[in-house]
Amino acid sequence: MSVMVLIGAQWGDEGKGKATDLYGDRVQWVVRYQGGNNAGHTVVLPDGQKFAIRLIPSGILTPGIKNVIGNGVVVNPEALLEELGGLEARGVDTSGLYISADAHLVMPYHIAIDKVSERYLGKAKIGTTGRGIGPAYQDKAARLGVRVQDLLDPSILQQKVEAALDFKNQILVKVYNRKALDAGKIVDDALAMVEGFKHRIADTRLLLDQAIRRGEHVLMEGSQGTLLDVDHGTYPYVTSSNPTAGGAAVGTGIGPGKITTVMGILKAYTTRVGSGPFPTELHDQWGEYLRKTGGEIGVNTGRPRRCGWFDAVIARYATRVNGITDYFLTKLDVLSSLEEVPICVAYDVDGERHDEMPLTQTGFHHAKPIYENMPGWFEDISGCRTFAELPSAAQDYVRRVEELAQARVSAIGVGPGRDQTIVLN
Ligand code: 2SA
Ligand code: GDP
Ligand code: MG
Repeated sequence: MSVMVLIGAQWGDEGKGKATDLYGDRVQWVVRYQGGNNAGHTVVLPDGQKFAIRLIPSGILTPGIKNVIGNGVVVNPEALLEELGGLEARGVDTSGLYISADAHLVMPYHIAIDKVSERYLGKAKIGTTGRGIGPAYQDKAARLGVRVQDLLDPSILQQKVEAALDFKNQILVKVYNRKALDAGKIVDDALAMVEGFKHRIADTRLLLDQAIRRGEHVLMEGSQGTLLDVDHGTYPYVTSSNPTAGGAAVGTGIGPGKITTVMGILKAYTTRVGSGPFPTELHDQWGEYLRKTGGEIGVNTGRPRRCGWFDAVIARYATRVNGITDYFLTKLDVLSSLEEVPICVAYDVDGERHDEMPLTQTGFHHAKPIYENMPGWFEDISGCRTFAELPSAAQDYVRRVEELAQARVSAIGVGPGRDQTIVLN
């Protein structure tokens, strides 16, 4: 039995979808534990077919695997049905997907509030995906949430939607000058939609526990990343859930003691989408170079991602707060053809050197990267399949990342395809 948690070590989009897909043939279960359809995970199959997975675990693309949407996820029923329909239309077998009865729902009023509140914040906006994720988690914490199981009882659903909507309608009308939403229509639509996935609703904690007892292997797939975690990230410029490894136990009901491996997915450079501080961000031609060469565009929103050099302070932090045992270093191929590759090894915060994350948010806003320049390489490495085949400068870059991040690199991505991976022994 093994339980691997796979998490993003930066601000998301590190290549978690590809990594989950790669480990897919070693596990029987893939589980999502937080976030919702704000996530966008790209998987490129060996035959070149490209999939953008949002709410459903990336394991759905490996035949025979069982997939779970855990209790920590927020589920938009419309997005769920659309994604299922899209996968089925492309011949994907979705029969092995289970949804926790305790997962919370993203309702139309969450999406409306996400959008208007971002507009209201103006320059101070978070830069959310507009998928209603924050307001859904807000209702969960306020004990006004509607859960998947409520879809099985129309009168409970009606009561809960009315309770949740009452105050929101006042805000929508009085503060944001919008139309009030109709509880009756929201309930009717939700009841019609659940017919399409009722059979998937399950006690997923029990299913997973039984599977682990049978000796089966489980992969818990994080979305977003460590620096977007509501507790450990660059608050308030974060998502409203816990993508870090601890969130995996809470968001699935699998006890933390059962976790055997924490695999961090780490991009060979850094990206971020949305607002918030980003010390190594590049505003020059090199930022544009990384964006173009790395294809750094948001999977859901199509927003260009902000790009910068590798930040070892963040990586070290991610190692620590997640208890990372191994790293999968992705997109090393994107760094080919550079004379030198800078690595941020520490920050200068108002004239003082910081080797670890500054104590305060203001400190992080003031952080200026202290770089070390690594020699670059010009060879195309996308065909390399062993570490020894990499040019020595690329090998040195990986070894330096490993040293600074304080965890072993056990896999390297050299292209988007499932097979474009170097596995280290
Ligand atoms: P939200 O919508 O409330 O979760 O937004 C809060 C912040 O979290 C960021 N966030 C993300 N960052 C990177 N990738 C994400 N998924 C998509 C992708 C993003 C897209 O894979 O490309 O399509 O734009 C993701 N989801 C949330 C978000 O940018 C805010 O900074
Ligand atoms: P996720 O949210 O962490 O799953 O990542 P995304 O799918 O949002 O973004 C990662 C992008 O990088 C996708 O377009 C992947 O196909 C691509 N990708 C993943 N690994 C590699 C790699 O090693 N090299 C290259 N060039 N692209 C990669
Ligand atoms: Mg993504």
